[in-house]
Amino acid sequence: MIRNKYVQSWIQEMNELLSPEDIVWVDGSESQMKLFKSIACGTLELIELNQDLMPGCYLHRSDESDVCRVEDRTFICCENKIDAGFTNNWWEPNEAINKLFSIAKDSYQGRIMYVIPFSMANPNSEFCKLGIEITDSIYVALSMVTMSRVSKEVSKKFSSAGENWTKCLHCSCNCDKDERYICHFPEKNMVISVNSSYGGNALLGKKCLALRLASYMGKKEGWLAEHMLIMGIKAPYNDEVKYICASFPSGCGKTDLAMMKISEEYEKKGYSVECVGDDISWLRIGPDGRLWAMNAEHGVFGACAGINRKNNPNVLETSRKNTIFTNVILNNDNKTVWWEGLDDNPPENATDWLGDSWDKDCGRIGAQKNSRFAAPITNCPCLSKEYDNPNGVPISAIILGVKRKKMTPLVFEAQDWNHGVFIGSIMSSETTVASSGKVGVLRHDPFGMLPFCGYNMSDYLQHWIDMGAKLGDKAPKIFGVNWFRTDDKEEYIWPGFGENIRVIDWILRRCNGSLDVEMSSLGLLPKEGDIKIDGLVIDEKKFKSICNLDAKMWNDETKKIKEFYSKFDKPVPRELIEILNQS
Ligand code: SAT
Ligand code: MN
Repeated sequence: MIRNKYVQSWIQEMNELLSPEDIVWVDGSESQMKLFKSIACGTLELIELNQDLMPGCYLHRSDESDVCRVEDRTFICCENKIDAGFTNNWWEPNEAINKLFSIAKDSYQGRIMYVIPFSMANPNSEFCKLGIEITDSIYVALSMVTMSRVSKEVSKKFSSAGENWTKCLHCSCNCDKDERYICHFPEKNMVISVNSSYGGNALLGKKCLALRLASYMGKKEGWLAEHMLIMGIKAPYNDEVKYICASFPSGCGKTDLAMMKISEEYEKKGYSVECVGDDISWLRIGPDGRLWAMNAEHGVFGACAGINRKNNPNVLETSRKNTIFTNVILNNDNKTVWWEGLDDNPPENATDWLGDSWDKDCGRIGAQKNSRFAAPITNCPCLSKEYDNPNGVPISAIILGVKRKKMTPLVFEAQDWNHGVFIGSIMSSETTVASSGKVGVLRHDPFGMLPFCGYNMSDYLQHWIDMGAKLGDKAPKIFGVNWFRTDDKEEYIWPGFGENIRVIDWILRRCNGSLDVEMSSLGLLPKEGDIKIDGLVIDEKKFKSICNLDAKMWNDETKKIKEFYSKFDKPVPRELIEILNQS
């Protein structure tokens, strides 16, 4: 129970609307979580995995229709349509609430209403934003405890919070995809999500609060909420760990990069990598005038597909205890989990994500393509000791990454902050399984925030420019990367994963001002030989091609950028138009 009259009155209002059988306040304590897990196993919402091999691990299977984010059913419900902007679906707030309440009405009948007071970011920091999620899904309640900060200490924070917290209502309903809505009310500091229990649609602290609403708050309060990982890198030529943020659209390997395992050779040379966050960064200008970042979350909601011991052992290790897997294959013999690409030993006696019996020759894939795991970030073997520092970590460089077969070079550097904002604004990346719709389609996705910016995209780009003006010469350098260029056989040219340290090494050296560059229309490119490829099996000619910008492709690209800019419903900041005209 929380001593806050605004909390009490909202809970009462929701109690009347939803008609639950009972109300349970969630404090995230070990005993409560143990009880929830045993209840969830009783109702088959969770399947207990092998507790010797994978202690505290469980499997969940979702509704067949409910496996990813649904951008076409996600709305920004602000008073004026223009404030949502052309990149968002807009819904008039009162109309939306009427519809959503009619769906939610009495939908908790015979069910428990879980009330989860949570904090995004360290509750004892300036970054902290409080929220309360109400849900009727025990799976969502358990996942929220993993992904955000839920504790008795956090609950206590509400007594002095007044109305300064986000209302988050989640209703499982009957998972009807035609009545599925994920709605954000920036002016009311509220989220309502109905008919989906998938991560990004239902763990409302994550994309809904920490990105869509927080981006709006950040614009008003002078900070940034970004779809970015945070990592620290120790290099032999730097005395201290340097921290960088990197944005990529969903499903492009942020978790892999944040936790990358570098080769022994690089370890011996004196490099090491540590993870601060893998998905959402909140960035503020610190008292020293530099940009400081904090991970808004406290868990990892990672994609399972493609994780294995060779490419991303730290990610795999993160999922070996106290983890809830969703939509992977169950090995019935030893009660462990499996997915395509994990290893060469698919289980013989297995059940697929839909609950049907499965074997490797049955002609179907067994793990849903966007199967996920939710694990405490404290599981990460390379977790930075600064991960929870209330000040955040100081950022030396910002990386803007895309997934593109052609055009975008492996790495390039912005000429200055505004040019970096330009590079962010023109990011164009192939769609992935993280959201519904066709996969592999190139679309503009500024700063990897297309589905997550909770306000007008022109205002967002202007806010980035304004932040740069405030940072002045303390602004971090901005870089672009693309690990995903392919050759004629559609095979990736760059090995990626742990070898990305070679590119980050170049970035850090550039931050130290120690290397020269080549000019190009898109930005500053590495000089030949400055990205080390010794010891890699890579065709030198192909490598050269991914390090360069093809003039004709860039020319075609500028036409697409102009077309994209012309779709903006408020003027694109003039600084960016000027850069485009010079490109
Ligand atoms: O939105 S999720 O958190 O489910 C994952 C993603 O799409 O980034
Ligand atoms: Mn994400």
